[in-house]
Amino acid sequence: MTRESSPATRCGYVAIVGRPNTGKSTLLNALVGEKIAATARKPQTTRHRILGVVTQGTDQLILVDTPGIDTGSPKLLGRVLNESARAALADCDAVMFVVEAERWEPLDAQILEMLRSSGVPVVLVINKVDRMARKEALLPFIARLRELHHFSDVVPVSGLKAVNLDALLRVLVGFLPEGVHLFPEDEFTDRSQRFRVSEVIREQLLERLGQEVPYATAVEVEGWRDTARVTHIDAIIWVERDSQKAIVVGKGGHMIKSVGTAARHVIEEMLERKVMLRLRVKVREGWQTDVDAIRRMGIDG
Ligand SMILES: Nc1nc2c(ncn2[C@@H]2O[C@H](COP(=O)(O)OP(=O)(O)OP(=O)(O)O)[C@@H](O)[C@H]2O)c(=O)[nH]1
Ligand SMILES: [Mg+2]
Repeated sequence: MTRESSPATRCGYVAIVGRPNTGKSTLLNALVGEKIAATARKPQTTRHRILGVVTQGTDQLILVDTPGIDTGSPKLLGRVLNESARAALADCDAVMFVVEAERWEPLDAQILEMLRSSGVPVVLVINKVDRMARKEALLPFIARLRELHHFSDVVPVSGLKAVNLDALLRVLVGFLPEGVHLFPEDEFTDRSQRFRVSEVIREQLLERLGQEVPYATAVEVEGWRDTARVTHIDAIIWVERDSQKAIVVGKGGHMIKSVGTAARHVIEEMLERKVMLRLRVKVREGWQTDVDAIRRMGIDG
């Protein structure tokens, strides 16, 4: 005897956690299939808890990208970022613990301890398998890590080259509890277009600047005007010191022009329309140690 009923929907949260630079935001963007979060070669790129939504039929998976955890980070900004990552663990159904292929560092071990004590099921995601010189080293690496913890699953992937992401999605969907969808089917993030635009600009800055300046920058979109054919966007790049402003502007405005041109191309693709982007650089001393300033720039904490 069977009873006809509409299939139950499922919906849940999976946090993406790991040390800085392991490729968490790249994975978020790849799994969702849209550019949501900034990614860069430099650690501590992500400064916000960012949601990415994958809806497939009756299943809705809400991914929570978090700032890389670095327990040794002395500055207030670093501490706020760590807190933000911890908070994401509090109410998720599972966590993706992202590590790099063939690299296991003391910081990874510390994060694993934190995850263990949270009691949340942990899926170990071994990222960047594309850059392994010897693929046969993967199995021993997995075996070694499996001895450290009873992971719910272990999935090797490449976020950058989109390797094995379907398998990862299948594993993650298995953790979703029954429930109504929290996002409409066509929505893929909780973040505004303004936020995504500011992330694109920051990403271009991070790609071009040396070690010192990036941490001192924040981007704020202050103006947005849509006309029939063009979207006009005004953004401010905040730095901490005049000397940093000089670097961001560059000789003859060369640096800021190059950031602006590259960012505009990405934003035009994202918005699917023509964009006029105006960037200005302003100095705001000590914003990284100023709680109010950190909040105003939209950084969680
Ligand atoms: N070769 C390779 N590089 C990758 C892969 N995934 C990410 N990367 C690179 O690793 C760097 C860091 O990537 P992000 O996605 O910004 O890393 P993250 O973990 O979000 O970093 P934080 O936000 O600073 O914690 C970037 O240069 C990425 O292009 C991958 O699968 N393979
Ligand atoms: Mg990130």
